[in-house]
Amino acid sequence: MRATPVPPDTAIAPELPVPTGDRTPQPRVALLINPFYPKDPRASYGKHVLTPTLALTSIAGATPEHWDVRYWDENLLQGPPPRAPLPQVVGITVHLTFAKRAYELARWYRAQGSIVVLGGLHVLSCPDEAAAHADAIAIGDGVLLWPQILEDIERGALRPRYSADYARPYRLDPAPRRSMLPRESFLTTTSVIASRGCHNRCGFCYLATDGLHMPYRMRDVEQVVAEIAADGQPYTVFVDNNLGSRPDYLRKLCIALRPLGIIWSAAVTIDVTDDPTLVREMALAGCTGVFVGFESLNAGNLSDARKRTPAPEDYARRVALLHRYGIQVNGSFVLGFDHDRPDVFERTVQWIEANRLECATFHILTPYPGTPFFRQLEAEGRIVHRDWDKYDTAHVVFQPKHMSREELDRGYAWCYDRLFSHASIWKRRPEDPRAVASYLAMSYLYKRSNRFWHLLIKHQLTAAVWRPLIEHSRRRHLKLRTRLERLPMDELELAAATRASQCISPGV
Ligand code: B12
Ligand code: SF4
Repeated sequence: MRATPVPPDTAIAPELPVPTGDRTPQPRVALLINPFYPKDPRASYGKHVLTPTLALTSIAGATPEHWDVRYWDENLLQGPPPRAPLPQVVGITVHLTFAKRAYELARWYRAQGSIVVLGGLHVLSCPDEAAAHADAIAIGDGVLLWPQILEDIERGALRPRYSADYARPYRLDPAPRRSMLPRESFLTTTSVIASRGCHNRCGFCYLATDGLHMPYRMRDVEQVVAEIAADGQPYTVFVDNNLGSRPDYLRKLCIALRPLGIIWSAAVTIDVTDDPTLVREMALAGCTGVFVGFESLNAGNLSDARKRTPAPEDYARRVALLHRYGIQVNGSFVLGFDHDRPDVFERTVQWIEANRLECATFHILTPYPGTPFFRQLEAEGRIVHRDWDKYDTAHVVFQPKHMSREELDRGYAWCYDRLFSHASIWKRRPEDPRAVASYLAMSYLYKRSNRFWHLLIKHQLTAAVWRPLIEHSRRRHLKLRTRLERLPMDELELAAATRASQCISPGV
């Protein structure tokens, strides 16, 4: 079941040459690295180049002018990170799934004389573990800490540990520095964040990590819009945890986005559909797709996780509302909760097909270290190992309650195999026959073309091939908006008008 063949460079990190010790670190050159992680052969490779991580561009934006700051993303498959010039400082972002690789890179650069600074989510969850691999660690908001760290390096007074909270008004952050990105390597370089935190605090989410206090903060909508306009791309991806946490803010943002004429997608919780006028506002502002964390169709699982959400019985109606406004839905589902039994896989996929979700993302329930859920499973003796590489939501790392680990593993694989099968793609096609061709084209290109994606990524052709399609989607969406604007909020009329020209989101 697990034997899907993959190109080796998507599964194994590039080999690091033996350090020769013949180079001298270049003063005031800083290199920021996003380390390699193996790709799940069953999910789309396209999502990894949908948009760059904002962590490194944000830190780069806070770098003092007299520093030369560079960027390297190992997931762009261009080999190991550079050492000519050998940077004085290497900043690496660390998530638990690629912590091991981050530590390997840290060792390699330190052996050559560079100073290594580690930051990111995993450093916050496991600071002592990370500190053993770095000259300094940054716990919390890197935008505050990075300039301070560089200043201390210049003064020869680097400390081993720096901490900052997330209490400062978000609007004070400098704009991320996107100019350093290899623009040809991403579907869009406009990954943007408008808000931080979330109104929920689900027990399994990284936001529930001990020591992480991330009060809900929003940036000024004018600031967000200016940033998007400055990057000049047709498609924006909001990487907020939940852009819908504050409906009044989202509405303001939509009104400000409308004149830009771009299309965009974002993660929201399904309660964004509480108010149909807000959904309409999103469509008018260019929203073509939402990523919705449904997590589970079982209310018991949701209440165990302390997720405040509408009842699962009402999800279908809410999905239909988004569809009615031409907004595609990528549903995110977590498998292996305590109320899940071996029938969860088939029931979940059937629901997805019955409600014609354009895409879905499956995750094996994963206890992130430092969260209440991790502590609960640890107390119950259900954590199987602490090999963080496998904490990528594609591997079973705990003992499920009502099925074996193998059943969960097989069920997860089955869900993806079924979702990307010809039969399922066909079943989930839009109701309006006129929208079917573009839906099929996008589904096959985005979800069933990992070999093709590999070529695009390797040869840096992602933007060249994808942007004309994005531009086509954007133009279709502008026409939809013109029709929508003229229509009153009459349900039937609206349904007819929007379904006829449903736009395909470049990458929900
Ligand atoms: C965009 C995104 C992706 C993109 C990545 C695109 C890319 N090219 O990198 C894609 C879609 C590919 C993706 C994939 C996955 N993702 Co993701 N993703 C995100 C998302 C939405 C935004 C990341 C971001 O840009 N954040 C904004 C930046 C500014 O925040 P930050 O990273 O915390 O950085 C700050 C600090 O941590 C610190 N910092 C960070 N790095 C450094 C480095 C230095 C040197 C310093 C000084 C400071 C510092 O400073 C920054 C500014 O304050 C986050 C959720 C979120 N909103 O953060 C999830 C998130 C990171 N993803 C998550 C997960 C689980 C995954 C997947 C495993 C899911 C899956 N199975 O598909 C995969 C990863 C695959 C793998 N094997 O690792 C989890 C991680 C949980 C955890 N504990 O690690 C998150 C938090 C979502 C969630 N709510 O659960 N993801
Ligand atoms: S709603 Fe999503 S982002 Fe918010 S706490 Fe729950 S899982 Fe995390």
